[in-house]
Amino acid sequence: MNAPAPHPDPVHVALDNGLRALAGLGGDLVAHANQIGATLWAPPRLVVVGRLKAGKSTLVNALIGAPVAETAALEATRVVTIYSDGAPSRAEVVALDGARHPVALDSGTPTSPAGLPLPDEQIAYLHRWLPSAAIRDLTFIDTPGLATLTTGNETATRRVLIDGFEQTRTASVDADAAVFLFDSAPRADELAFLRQLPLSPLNTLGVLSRADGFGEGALGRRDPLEHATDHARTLARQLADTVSTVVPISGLMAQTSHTGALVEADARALASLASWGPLDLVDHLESDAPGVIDAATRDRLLDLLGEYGVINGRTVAARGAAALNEWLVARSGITLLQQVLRTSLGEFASLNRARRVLDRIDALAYSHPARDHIRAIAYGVRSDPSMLRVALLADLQRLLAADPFAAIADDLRTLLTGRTGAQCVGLPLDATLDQVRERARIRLADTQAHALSTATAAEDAAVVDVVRAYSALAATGRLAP
Ligand SMILES: Nc1nc2c(ncn2[C@@H]2O[C@H](COP(=O)(O)OP(=O)(O)O)[C@@H](O)[C@H]2O)c(=O)[nH]1
Ligand SMILES: [Mg+2]
Repeated sequence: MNAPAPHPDPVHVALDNGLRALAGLGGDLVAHANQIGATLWAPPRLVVVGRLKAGKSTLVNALIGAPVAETAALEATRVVTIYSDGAPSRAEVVALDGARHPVALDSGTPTSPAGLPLPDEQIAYLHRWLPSAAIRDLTFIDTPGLATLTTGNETATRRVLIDGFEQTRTASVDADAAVFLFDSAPRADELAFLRQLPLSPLNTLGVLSRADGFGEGALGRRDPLEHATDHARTLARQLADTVSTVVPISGLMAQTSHTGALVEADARALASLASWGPLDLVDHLESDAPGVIDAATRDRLLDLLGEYGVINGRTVAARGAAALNEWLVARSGITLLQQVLRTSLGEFASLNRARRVLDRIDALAYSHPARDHIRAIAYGVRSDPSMLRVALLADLQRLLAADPFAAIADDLRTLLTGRTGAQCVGLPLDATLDQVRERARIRLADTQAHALSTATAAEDAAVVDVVRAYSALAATGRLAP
């Protein structure tokens, strides 16, 4: 492995310093510090969940920029699969007991596993490495999904994501964020599953998938992508307790445009259909009579573009494959999704990863003879101002599990999502420094008064960190220096 580049992120710096201090204690703590360091330096993990055929594997391909995740009309993704950046392309199966088994890769298609060395029900997950800049900062995890044809697949998904499920902690994939796909309104069992994940709503993004077929579809009165965009806004409000926001996506259009699947001949064939009216065109595409394009070309276009893409991409296709590709990118919604992954969701995933590192230092303090020294190190790391957001996110997660209606959950959300001091105390961006500090003082007093009547340990812990946060804001107008 290459030495990690210097990281400007103050959270990383604080944790890295803590781990150096840990290694400085010598003995077996050097190895422990290195092991925990591997968790710190590995990119956060984002798991893609949702029911069968929601479009999970298609979206994973689009995000990776290569057709690596199996997609098909049949139940294609059999086991949970982690995609990490790395060379050479290779794969390992991780068994339920944590043992790793190398997987022979098919020579014809070097990135697809030829056959797995264990029966599916003994596999926790498949770990695949491929060289791809798209997964350098974020690792993607594809899942077989929920409520699938066989209960085995649902079990496989739950086992690696939910703490304590089947007591298989060794098999956990340690997800730091989740992308939840649904193509209409999510069902109650799917929402219940999401609430069981050890992730806050800030770490969970909703994706309204298959947006190109939304509502009445490609031939309906409304453009399905625009209809999906409106509906995503409504869903985001309805699901605010579960997801940070809802983004509409056509995974198919994103996959085609991001994996280099489109060639000039496709654009020419599509452009040749330009003179048909939409209804006649669909009749024409569905009939087996010989037409302007042959059946194989027709199937290929439908596979690549879907009905919506075929009907609406014809004009732009006349300008060539590059123009058509650009149109697909723009219409697919992938740009907005990538932006969310890079900013808010990615950031909360990093904070969650930082919490995992701290948890591991705590666990070590619990079991190791040098516990007092380790505890002092953990305390030092926690006291770093940059670690306050890590603590606030952990507080929110615990609180939502213990007491989702506690008033302090609103404080936690506002503090965590605020980009400026003003936003952290619920004021508009143009509030003055004095106004921010005044508001922080009021909130500090309210929180301290409330500290006398907390109901749960989770709330107690949250109060301590929220007091810290408002104290910093009252003093400097900012959450961290
Ligand atoms: N029209 C359309 N089809 C899609 C889209 N996403 C996936 N599909 C198709 O739906 C089927 C199932 O997709 P897949 O990604 O394997 O779903 P998974 O079971 O959730 O992994 C495949 O045939 C895909 O081509 C989409 O955005 N639009
Ligand atoms: Mg799949």
